[in-house]
Amino acid sequence: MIRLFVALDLPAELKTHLAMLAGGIPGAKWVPPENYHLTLRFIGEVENWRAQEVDDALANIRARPFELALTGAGLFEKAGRVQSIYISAARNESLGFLACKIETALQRIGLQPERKKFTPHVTLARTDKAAPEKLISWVQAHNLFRAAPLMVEHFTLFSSQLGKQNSVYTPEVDYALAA
Ligand code: 2AM
Repeated sequence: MIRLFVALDLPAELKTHLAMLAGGIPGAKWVPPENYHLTLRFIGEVENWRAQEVDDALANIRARPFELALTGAGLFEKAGRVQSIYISAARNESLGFLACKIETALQRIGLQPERKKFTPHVTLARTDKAAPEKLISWVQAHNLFRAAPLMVEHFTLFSSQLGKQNSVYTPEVDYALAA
């Protein structure tokens, strides 16, 4: 079995920029900068033969490169607790189009549909043990954050090994976007 997800890896300079936003919230578990990514589709645990099908399906996707800007901050909550804080992606039709193509390709090979609405974001911390007031202040303080736009020229299939401290994400295959 292998645990997979599809994501945009981020350039090193952008990871460094985002890392400057981390810190200062007691109880928050900050994601190590090398793990920053923008998830396009979480897949989860699959058999190895299924991973091969996923790879084939992703390799057949055709989409054009596009520019993407990260801007603004947000939080996800569940049952009244803030689960994570993140930096969002600016509204972007090409990104939505790519995520949609990935979803369609994966459903075509028999994966269950993703029920959650696609909310493009880069998680900076898991926060269920942090004080909500601190998290809300963090979001307010970083709402005007804006990073230099990046050119998205490929997307990546990652494997993930869950760890006690942090997960280890390994880029397995890059899929080029071509004009
Ligand atoms: P995130 O994108 O909000 O950080 C790898 O586990 C990535 O897939 C994580 O970054 C995670 O969230 C995202 N993901 C989406 N749904 C998930 C789920 N049900 N379980 C674990 N990770 C999930």
